[in-house]
Amino acid sequence: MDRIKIQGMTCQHCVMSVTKALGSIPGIKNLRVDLVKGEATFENAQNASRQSIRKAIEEAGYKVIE
Ligand SMILES: [Cu+2]
Repeated sequence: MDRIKIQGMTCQHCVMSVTKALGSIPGIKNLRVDLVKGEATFENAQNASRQSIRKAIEEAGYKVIE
């Protein structure tokens, strides 16, 4: 499982936005976005680059901090 820390999520709508953004990346499976912890965990089955993951999050309006 990969784990990233995301800054800026404040409600379930944000969770949905991040879920959709990450879900659009090929190979991302078993995605779980946690509002309270401010993080997402997932399997990266096609080894999507950290850069593409970061870009998807930023385009959705949030920030990857770790
Ligand atoms: Cu929100």
